Amino acid sequence: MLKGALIGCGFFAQNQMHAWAGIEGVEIVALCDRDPERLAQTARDFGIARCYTDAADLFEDAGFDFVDIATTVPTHKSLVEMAARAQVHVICQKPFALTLADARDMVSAVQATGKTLMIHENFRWQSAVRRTIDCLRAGTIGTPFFGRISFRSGYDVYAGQPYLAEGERFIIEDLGIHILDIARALFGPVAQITATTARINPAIKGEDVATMMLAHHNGVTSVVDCSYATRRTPETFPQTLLEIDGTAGSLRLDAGYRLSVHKEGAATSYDVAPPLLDWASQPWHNIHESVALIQRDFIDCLLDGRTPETSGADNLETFALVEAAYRSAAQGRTIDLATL
Ligand code: NAD
Ligand code: 89V
Repeated sequence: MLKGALIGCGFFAQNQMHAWAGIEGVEIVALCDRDPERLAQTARDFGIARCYTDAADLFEDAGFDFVDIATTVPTHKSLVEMAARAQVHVICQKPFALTLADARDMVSAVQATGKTLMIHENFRWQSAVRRTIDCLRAGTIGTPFFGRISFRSGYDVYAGQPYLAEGERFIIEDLGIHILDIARALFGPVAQITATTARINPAIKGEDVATMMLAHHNGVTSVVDCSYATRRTPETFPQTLLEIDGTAGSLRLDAGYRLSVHKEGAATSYDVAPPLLDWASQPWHNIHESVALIQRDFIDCLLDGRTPETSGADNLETFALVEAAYRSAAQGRTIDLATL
């Protein structure tokens, strides 16, 4: 039995707790949150006896193999460093760090212990997105030359996550990071990025629209476009829509979880809707399922001694894209990723 501790019992951690409860061979043995009420509520809901309001005390008492860091980004660095000192495996929520320099230091700190570090970058694990990735990697449409990875919504994300309205940075850092990661999963490493941003909603501090063009090393051009200011009916939150053109056909992941493969003069359509897990709720069920899938993969990686697909080292490349997109938008020019 692998034993874990979870730090941060907030909005999204509840999903992570449900997902851990559904994975055989894992037990969450301790919880930590500096807010005693959230801590007590989560402990009651999931029947966890060991509770801490200070992460230092949690690590001091030890007794677990991995830590799940589910706090918001400002605390990730100190918690990852504590985990490294305690020599435990780590799964940590995105965005991993506040700066690329911090992210590099955090990856090095865990690498020095020989333990596993996975970033909870779950969007590429959504089953509809994964089906599309698998189709592309199987060569179904030949060699890709164009991709569009699109997330456009008017859903009120600020109600559940008020901090999203408060930061100087918003959509690229919070949501674009997932969508850029899907672009990497589909088309590999990126040489250059060009981005524009806009703030449409006057009630928030950061940008809620971003349009990014990526030149991948393999010659693919992809467009990653994100918006939380798009009024559409039906609302598609939280679906990522995909368009991929290849030398032998094209793939479309359309609203309503319809995947179509266009080749040889015909289109074949598949229903790739995610299952509604017993603890999940719509419209988030797509994300909820991906949480269960990524956490299962984390455990499989520990048991098999495999490096996770979204390891800390891998995630540095997604993180660099976020930094480069902000730099491009601020400076009005294309950014070469090699300069970061
Ligand atoms: P939240 O503010 O609701 O919860 C964070 C919790 O962490 C709070 O209860 C807070 O008291 C606690 N906390 C903060 N610092 C702490 C510390 N040093 N020690 C102990 N507890 C501490 O935030 P949230 O909305 O649950 O988001 C958490 C993370 O999850 C963010 O990084 C966010 O980007 C990410 N997130 C990911 C997804 C996804 O699909 N991957 C979706 C939503 C949120
Ligand atoms: O997945 C996330 O990171 C969330 C949301 C879907 C609202 O952007 O913060």
